[in-house]
Amino acid sequence: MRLPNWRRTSPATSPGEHTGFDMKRLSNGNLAAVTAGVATPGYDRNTLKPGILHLGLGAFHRAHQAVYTDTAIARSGGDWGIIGVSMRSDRVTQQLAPQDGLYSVLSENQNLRELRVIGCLQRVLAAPRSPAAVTGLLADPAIRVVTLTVTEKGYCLGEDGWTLARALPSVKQDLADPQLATTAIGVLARGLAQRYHSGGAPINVISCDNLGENSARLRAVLLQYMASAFAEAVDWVENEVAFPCSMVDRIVPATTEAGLQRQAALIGLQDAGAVATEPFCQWIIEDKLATDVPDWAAAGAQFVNDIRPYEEIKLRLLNASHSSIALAGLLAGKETVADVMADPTMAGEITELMSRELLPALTAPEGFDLFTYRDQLLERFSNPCLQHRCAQIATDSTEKIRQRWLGTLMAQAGDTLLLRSLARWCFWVLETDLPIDDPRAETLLALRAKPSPDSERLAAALACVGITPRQNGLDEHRLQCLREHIAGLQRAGHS
Ligand code: CS2
Repeated sequence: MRLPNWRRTSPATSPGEHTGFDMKRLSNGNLAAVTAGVATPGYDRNTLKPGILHLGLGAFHRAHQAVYTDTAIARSGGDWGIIGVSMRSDRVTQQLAPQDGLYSVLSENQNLRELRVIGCLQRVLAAPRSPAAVTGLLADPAIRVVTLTVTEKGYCLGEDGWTLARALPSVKQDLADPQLATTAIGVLARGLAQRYHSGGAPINVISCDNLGENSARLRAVLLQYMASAFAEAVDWVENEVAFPCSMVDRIVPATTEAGLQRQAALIGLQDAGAVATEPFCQWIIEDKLATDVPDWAAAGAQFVNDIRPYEEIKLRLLNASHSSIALAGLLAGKETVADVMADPTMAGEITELMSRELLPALTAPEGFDLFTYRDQLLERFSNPCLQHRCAQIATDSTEKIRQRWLGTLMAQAGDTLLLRSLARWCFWVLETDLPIDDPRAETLLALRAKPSPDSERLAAALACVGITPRQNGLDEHRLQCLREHIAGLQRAGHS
């Protein structure tokens, strides 16, 4: 099999692949026309009924939870249709509605290539356009599972990570008129309140975002929000709604135009909802469910009593090094994670960071080998088939650093490679003119422009990632090391 060349503008082809743009579009009617060898749903789509509502219908959900559900139905039966809700634009609706919810997933590395069409996404809605429909579905007893991928900032968490950020304009606005709420928290609260009023059928709410104790945090902020907006339903949510935490893992870069063209060539049909990912896939779910769920275990998901060690390993090893790679790459002008890993010096630093700092700070659950996991990660990061842009991972860094680095950073003393990563973040936001895509961008850009003394700017930037002298400040020696790293970057002429 030829390796893809992603820099082409026309689709890369290999023998048997289609080319050209006169191709039909993927849909129920055209499903039979997919290229031979592309797997199609192993069940009758017509028998599916809506059972899962997903909030945040991005590429990650399509390449992860939907794939597990699709496999579960094919292997164990069940009629679990997914209704996908995009929280902001209706771009995804435009991509998927004309395709009857069908889309293809390409999973690929140097040795493997698998293509399949996923069939369990039944319907797609855009929350801003169809608020009543979303509320109605959340209240519908047939919906027994709500999953969420709304990114870290979607949880509207305050500085302590467990309290509703009431000062956020979006939260203020939602609380002022909960019937018009648009945040994931507000939309979920409104739907659950209606469910309570319609008889309170049991339901599971499962966060699939990269946050430690993700669904427990969600439960905490949701209850605080509901105490202000729908107080009558608080007891019911507290006692009857299940919030199993979950650890999700699969690298799913944002789809590019070139990726879409290439995937169309591979499946023989245009597919505006196509996603490309890696073969690796993992889902660990806390075993505390309120209802039946798809047989995700048959698709490889694991149910455990204590999920915290798994979350911690994933966040503090995979995601922590991912953020370090992204920031180093961003400053070095590398486009993707694989580009960073192809640079021996940079890959060496990442390997050392993982081996000497991140890994020793973790406790593995029984039977889990951290060294094997590290080696797998190094291989996954080096996958040249994934166009995972450093800039994509660097997005929302102020939210990510809290989850990924702080635990390890605060357990360290003296100068470390993780401190050097932190210096790269500080340097990027304060000293360069590279764009910042972050919920705290306004504060950071103001700091960047401010002619205030360096130590004050640095302290204010550190506060944005949750490092404050009062809570968990760096001691004077470490601050000095941080400043020296930043000065080193300045001398090296990154800007
Ligand atoms: C990445 C994650 O974008 C990011 O911040 O670190 O999306 C990462 O690819 C996934 O968590 C892998 O499971």
